[in-house]
Amino acid sequence: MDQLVDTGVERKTKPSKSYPMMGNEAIARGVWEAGARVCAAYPGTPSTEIMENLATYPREDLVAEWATNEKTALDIAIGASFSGVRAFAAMKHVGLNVASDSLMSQSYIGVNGALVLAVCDDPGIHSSQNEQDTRLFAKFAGVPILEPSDAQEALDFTRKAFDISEEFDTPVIVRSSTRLSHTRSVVCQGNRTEVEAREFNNDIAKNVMIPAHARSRHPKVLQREGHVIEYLNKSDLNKVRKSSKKFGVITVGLVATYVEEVLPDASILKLASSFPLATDLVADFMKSVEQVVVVEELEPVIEDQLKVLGYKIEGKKYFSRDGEHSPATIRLGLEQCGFIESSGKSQPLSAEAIARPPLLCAGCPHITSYMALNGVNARVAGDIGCYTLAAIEPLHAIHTTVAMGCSIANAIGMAQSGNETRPVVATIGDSTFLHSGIPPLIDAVYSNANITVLLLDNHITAMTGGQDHAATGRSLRGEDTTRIVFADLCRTLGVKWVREVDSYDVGTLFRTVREATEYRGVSVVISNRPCVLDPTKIRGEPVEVRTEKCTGCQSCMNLGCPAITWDEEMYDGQHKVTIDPTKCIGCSICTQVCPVDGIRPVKNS
Ligand SMILES: Cc1ncc(C[n+]2csc(CCOP(=O)(O)OP(=O)(O)O)c2C)c(N)n1
Repeated sequence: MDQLVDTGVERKTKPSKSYPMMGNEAIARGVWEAGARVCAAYPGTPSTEIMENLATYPREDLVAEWATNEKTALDIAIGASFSGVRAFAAMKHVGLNVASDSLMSQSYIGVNGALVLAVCDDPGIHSSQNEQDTRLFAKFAGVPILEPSDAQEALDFTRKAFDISEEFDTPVIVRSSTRLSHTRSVVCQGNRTEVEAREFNNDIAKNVMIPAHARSRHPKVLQREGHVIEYLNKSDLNKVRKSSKKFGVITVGLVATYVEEVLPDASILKLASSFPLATDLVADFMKSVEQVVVVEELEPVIEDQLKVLGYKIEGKKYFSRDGEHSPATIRLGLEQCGFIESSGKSQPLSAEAIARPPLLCAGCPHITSYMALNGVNARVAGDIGCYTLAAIEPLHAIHTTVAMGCSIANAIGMAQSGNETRPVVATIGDSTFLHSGIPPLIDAVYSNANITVLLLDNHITAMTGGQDHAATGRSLRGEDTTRIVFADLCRTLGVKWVREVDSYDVGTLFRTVREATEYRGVSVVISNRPCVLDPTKIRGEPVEVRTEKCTGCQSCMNLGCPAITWDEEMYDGQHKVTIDPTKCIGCSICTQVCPVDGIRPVKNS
């Protein structure tokens, strides 16, 4: 098989050692090798490990920190770039929505020290609220986007992104996706290049985006696009193989590896970037084959640009616009467009995994909060975090969830609609509250909205794997730092009714939630109980069912605790409950909700 070959003449970084690395580790390595000095991120699957890996590099080399949200992370990186050092921010695709306001204007400003963003998409929506394609954002903002296809390219492209940023005075996005971020492959590593900091560039017309300045910067953004295209036309980040003159594939990023797997000898142009396009390379490739199909994941970004340029190509007619691709979907598409004959291999695997609906953990401190809300028949605006699982069986206690930080403002709108007869409650996790819950709480106070905010403080960002934040008192590098105290913060923002309660104390929690929802105005209940998994796995004395007392009423099963199930055995013709002692963490919630005292610690039996 002929290898895909570089299209350019650039000299490669001399590799030193090779290791198997996850895509996210390789991106972090690329950032470190490029000599970046300031790096910030807000966690979000599948991007989280980038910053976690950056924090393993020496602090003398770089600052690596969690920011309160993605816009703050990007703004920190932008500040460092203004001050002349190489800077980096990482986020998941929806994080770029939050950071986009800064990106759109920073595109006009450009950079002093290099400014690189890694943005990780989630085709297939494994762990996100939507499936948006970051490449459209790059085009919208007019910034180049590089798309590695494996871990080696993740390192090389990231490293190169810093050079491109400085050479063309532009922020650069490196796009990854779940499969690339979380897949390991062998990577040749290089060494760190120490890059001398540049002087602050005191050019007001460039740095301060008032209308008069922005007007003169916009044409520069458009000119820059042409310069980057010239660069990409010569860059060895692209790969090409010309074999068959009949059919050819233009592809990009991770899906290129699927195309290679299905069509190991085909004519392929693997672009390094969907925006801007290496137009000369495309023209040359188009001349060399009769029929071309574009294979890209999610939106027809390359396809649409090529159609505007007048090329007769197809793409999304054969390859779905939604969901994740795989070698099987690529094969099917290539069969449908007549590039290969049907082999039957494109049939999906018949062995379907058994559906296992997601569950809150045994002992999750969020469970009782939602039971209490059901107890007052609340209209609940939810938010994004582990607790979103309370929307489904058996808790069924959240009625809306849009995007991070929406719950409080959604609740304000619900209350203001005049159309709600139930008490209106917003539920929001600690990390999400810091991310984007504070401004809407100010709004609630300002408009004296009649809502309750249930702040679910489990002392960690649990959903994304347990990252610290400003209210945990620990930094990403594990150092002690100033801790935000939620009750103080809420009072300072003007909330007059604030209570803190341990969510394992079921009676007090229920009473407090009832009182809060009866209060006229803004009330805040802080449910204060650490996550059972983070920072250390909590394990207390397990509990068991006293079969002789259990009536099978299922009050405990309504918790949705994975340790509690129906007993297979029948007792006097009746099913009873059983508790798996290996899953039980001894939180004691079920002992409190059992109406017949039918559950007790194992040690008491
Ligand atoms: C804009 C955006 N950024 C990041 C994420 C990833 N994410 C999902 S939930 C979450 C935070 C969850 O932490 P918290 O609010 O404390 O709730 P917990 O999971 O601990 O219950 C994050 C960072 C996202 N979905 N959207």
